[in-house]
Amino acid sequence: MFTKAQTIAALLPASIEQVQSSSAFAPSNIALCKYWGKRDRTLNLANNASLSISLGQLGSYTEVALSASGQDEVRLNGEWLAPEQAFVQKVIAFVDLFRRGQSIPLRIDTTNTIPTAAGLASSASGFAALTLALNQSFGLQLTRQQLSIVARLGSGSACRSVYQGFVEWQRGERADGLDSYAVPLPEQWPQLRVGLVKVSTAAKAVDSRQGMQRTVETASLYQSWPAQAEQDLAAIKAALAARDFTRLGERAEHNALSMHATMIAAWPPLLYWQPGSVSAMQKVWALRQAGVEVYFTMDAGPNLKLLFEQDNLAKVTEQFGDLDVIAPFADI
Ligand code: 2P0
Repeated sequence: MFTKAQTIAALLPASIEQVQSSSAFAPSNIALCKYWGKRDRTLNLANNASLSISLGQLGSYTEVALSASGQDEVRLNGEWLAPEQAFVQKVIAFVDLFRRGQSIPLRIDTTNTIPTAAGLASSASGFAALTLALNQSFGLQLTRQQLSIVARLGSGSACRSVYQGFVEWQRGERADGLDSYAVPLPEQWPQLRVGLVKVSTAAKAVDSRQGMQRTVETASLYQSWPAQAEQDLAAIKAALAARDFTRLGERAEHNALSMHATMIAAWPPLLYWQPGSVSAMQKVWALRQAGVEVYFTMDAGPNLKLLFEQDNLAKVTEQFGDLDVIAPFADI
């Protein structure tokens, strides 16, 4: 087993020689083929490859500068946070991986452009933006591939947020994780829209990290997940290459529901759905029956993310009044 410190040691110079002010942006991302379950919980190495779409301008801006007070200072969405807050501790633990004992007090200022009510997680874009900013501040000159590996140490899905567009996170085989990183895919899909259906934005009782661990440990149904995800990934890549929206949507929806089936088969069970989630699914299926091509995907929460093309925008918004619509390729 390898540690995060060993991963960093393989990628960074022995010590940090300079600190400049920097700022960086990274987009949030939605998986069409999900990351669910780890082969290594320390390094966030996945049991299966995954594929996502980045959300253009929706994500995190992070500024890093030397702290004048001599203490680390962390600000989120305009508010300075107390050191004991969980967010601060996660950020500092991540920055410490870079500092490796050197005294470099920092001021870290993160602003999420994801509307707080959108029901989207910000850990992927947050760790990716922080990685990009630290790379600039410390003059590390890491490659995108290396940045993806380092962002993964903060949160698995963050490795996909170092790119826009469609992104594949390769599972990798190595125990040190140096072959487990994201790669951008060449396909562009300007007509693609992602609609956020807000069922509830309350904090969830069990986060993704705990949820996937519980599923791996207790759901015998999970045993079939890695093989299915591998097939789904190949089918989604083929659908992208063929620009076949029906195949793309069907596979993405099936993949998400299969992941949720493994959660429901965990013990204690993990059912992230609420009544509003199910009625939104039924609306999607009714729209499809009526000939409107719209599909959904869901993560470890009750909200749906709709997938459709611009041509159907009016028909979809007619059914889903309060929809935030993202154009991932137009909004870059
Ligand atoms: C995904 N999720 O592919 C999947 C689908 C949630 C469900 O990636 O423990 O916050 O930090 O590696 O990245 C959310 O999990 O978990 C996630 P950690 P992360 O988008």
